[in-house]
Formats: sequence, structure tokens, C-alpha cells
Amino acid sequence: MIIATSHTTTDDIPNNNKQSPAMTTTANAPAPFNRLLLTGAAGGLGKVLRQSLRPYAKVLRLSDIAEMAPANGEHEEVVLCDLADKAAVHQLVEGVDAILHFGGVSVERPFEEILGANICGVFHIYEAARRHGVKRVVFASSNHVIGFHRQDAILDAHSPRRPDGYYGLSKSYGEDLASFYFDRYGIESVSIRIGSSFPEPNNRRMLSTWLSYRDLTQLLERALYTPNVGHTVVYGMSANRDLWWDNHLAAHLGYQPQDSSEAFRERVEAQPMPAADDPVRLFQGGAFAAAGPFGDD
Ligand code: NAI
Ligand code: 15L
Repeated sequence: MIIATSHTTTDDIPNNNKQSPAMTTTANAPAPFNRLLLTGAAGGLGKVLRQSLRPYAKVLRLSDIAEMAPANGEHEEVVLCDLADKAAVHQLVEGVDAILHFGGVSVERPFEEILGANICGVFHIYEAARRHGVKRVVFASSNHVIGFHRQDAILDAHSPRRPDGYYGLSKSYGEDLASFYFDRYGIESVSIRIGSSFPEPNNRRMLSTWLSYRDLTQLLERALYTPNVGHTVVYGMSANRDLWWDNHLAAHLGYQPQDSSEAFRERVEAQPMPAADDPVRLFQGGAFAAAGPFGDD
């Protein structure tokens, strides 16, 4: 179990960038946790992480509101759970050493849909962590916390947040909870502002925001095992050519991305160029910045 030894914030952490390990296998992984909880396990990233997190846990507890493939042997547990249900989340968290919180609504939606899954959901996760003595949470935050910044801005973890919708606001709230639960209870968190984590970048914006699954897995390894992270905010992107985000304030994680969107540039740039005033060209959050309003009819 990882224990918070000091009230460290990203301001205090020295820049001790390390070389990243080569891809982790069960043979060369750091000592596995006894039990890791992954929420959102039925989702796009959850399915990938169900495989790639295997070296890091003797038992991976996989949870979602949606059905999943049954547990594959003794190293998996499958638990259906609605994050909006406080009692169910408290049961879910019992007996785990660390939590990777990926569950929730993952796109812009009306506030009422975001409220239970994301806002109540992340609160339930932190309260359950406190009650069950869990000392480390990795939170799948999002670039939509800063989505209203222009694409010509370079941001770091101290840049002002500019959420681009209710979804981004829910992730911003999750980051605030992470900060509060560290200051108040010593529960450490890494909030990963994931860019676009898909098999390939699908459009021009994603040439900057893309995060390969391999790099995501390395970042999760660093987020789980780096000591004294306090509450660290890190941008989740691969080593792309034209980056909007600077991770120097998270250098203590030692994250060294291996992949780049360059391999896909030609195919992506064959697509028609969006108009100069299209939000997908103006804002870091792209089309999310133009979603809504909802509920006017
Ligand atoms: P996804 O939508 O495929 O997966 C989210 C999962 O959460 C789904 O399986 C869904 O059933 C589950 N979920 C929704 N409401 C729930 C509830 N009330 N209780 C329990 N589970 C619930 O999304 P994806 O792409 O796999 O993303 C995973 C996480 O990473 C999300 O939190 C998302 O916001 C975050 N993220 C993903 C990015 C990406 O590029 N894929 C970028 C930035 C953030
Ligand atoms: C996100 O936060 C979403 O979960 C994902 O579906 C993508 O839209 C991604 O951001 C992105 O900005 O590309």
C-alpha cells in the first residue's frame, strides 16, 4: 500500500525526470498490488486496460454499470455497480489497494445526465476511499477541463481551467475533490487530463491531443507507483509533434511517451480542412466547445 508521507503538491516536487521503462510485462513489472479497482471497465479504455493493467495487480476488480465479459479466472472480479449509488460504491471499494477511476459519462451531455455518474460518482469514490483506507486514486480527468483555451496556447498544470461544458466541469470538480482529499485526508491522486485516447488520431485536432494505449498504460504505471505524488495533474498525450500541453510540473512521474501521432499525419491531413471559425480549429476541446445548450424545447 502507498502511504502519503508529506503534503506534497505539484509546486513542491523536484523535476527529477527519469527514463521510462520499456513496455511492462508480467515478468518485469513492479511488485503487483494485491487488488486494484478499475471503474468504467466495460468502456473503450476499460476494455484495453483490462488487458494492459494485468501485470500490476494480483486481482483486478472490474466494475461498470454495463455488462462485461465474465471474470477470467482468479485474477479478475467483475462487479456491476452504478457510480451514482453511494452504498454500492462503498461496497465496491472495500478491500482494494488503489483505484483507477475511469467510469462515468465520457462526452458532453445535459447536466442531469452528468450529475449522477460523474459528479456524485467521483464523490462516492473518494468517500469510499477514505472510509476503506485506500491511499491512491488515479482519476481519468480530461482535456475538456481546459477545453476553452485556444489551440495556440501552451498550458501547464497551473494554467487556469476553462471547462468547455458540463462534462468538463464534472472533471474539474473531480480534480478539486482529489486536491481536497489529499489536503484533508492524505489520499494521493494523479489526475490525468487525457487528450484523445483511441487506436489512432482521427482528425487534425487529435494530431496534438492523441494518447496511444501504450503510453496511457505507461502513464498509469507511473501514476500508481511514483511515491509522494500529493495531487498531481498531468496531461495525457503521446510524444506528438505539435503539443499544446507542457508536463514539466508532473516531471516527477517520469512519464516518457513512446508513441507519436506523426505516423498518421498524412492520412489525417487528407481530410478536408475545417473552416477557420470552426470550434474544432479554434479551441483545445474542439467540438465539445460548441455542444448545447440543452433542454430549451
Ligand atoms: P466510455 O464511455 O467508453 O467508458 C465509460 C464507461 O463508464 C462506460 O462503460 C459506461 O458504461 C460507464 N459508466 C457510465 N455511467 C456509469 C455509471 N453511472 N456507473 C458506472 N459506470 C458508468 O469512455 P472511455 O473512452 O473508455 O473513457 C474512459 C474514461 O476516460 C472516462 O471517464 C472519460 O471521461 C475519460 N477520458 C477518456 C478520453 C478518451 O480519449 N478516451 C479522453 C479524456 C477522458
Ligand atoms: C474526452 O474527454 C472524451 O471522453 C473522449 O471521448 C474524446 O472526446 C476526448 O475527450 C477528446 O477530446 O478527443
